[in-house]
Amino acid sequence: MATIEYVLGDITEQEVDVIVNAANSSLLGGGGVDGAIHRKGGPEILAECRKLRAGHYGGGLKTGQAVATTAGRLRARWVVHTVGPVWSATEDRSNLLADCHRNSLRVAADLGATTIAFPAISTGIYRWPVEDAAEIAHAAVEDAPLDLIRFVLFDQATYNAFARP
Ligand code: AR6
Repeated sequence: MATIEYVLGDITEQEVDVIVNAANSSLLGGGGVDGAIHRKGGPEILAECRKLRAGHYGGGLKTGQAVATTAGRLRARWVVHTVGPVWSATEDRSNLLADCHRNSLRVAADLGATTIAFPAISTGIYRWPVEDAAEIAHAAVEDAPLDLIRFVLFDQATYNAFARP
């Protein structure tokens, strides 16, 4: 079973095999953690994303799916991009948020990764309530076939929600 860790910090600094990016379906960058990963990882990541868009992902990456690229200049070996659902008060999209975690883990395991870092997917620009997102994330990473799963939380409130016993 994987060890689960919580860190208050910046995911772009993590030395793990895979860093998960809370991307959007265009795969061409954005704000939040996506912007930080592309800025720090350099243009190689975007170049691979453009290739994905020119090939199998011509229509973009669907919500809940995950795909890998190089991590460029980051310490990680790969970035796994996934698209979280936008929060909805009227529609239950929890399964899609769980899919982001499960599919990212599957892509990571297929690459041969044993360590992975997740941000709090969908809890920023996509407005998912953080306590609920933390519960969904935890349930989805249980029984993952990796050695280490690290949640990297960018602010104290998000850290508290994820690290709560
Ligand atoms: N390290 C760790 N966590 C971070 C970092 C960082 N460097 N920067 C921000 N966060 P968000 P979303 C936290 O908005 O809600 C982008 O434009 C942030 O505080 O990055 O899934 C994409 O292109 C929050 O807790 O992702 C999409 O269009 C968490 O990461 C859209 O935003 C997620 O916030 C995706 O929105």
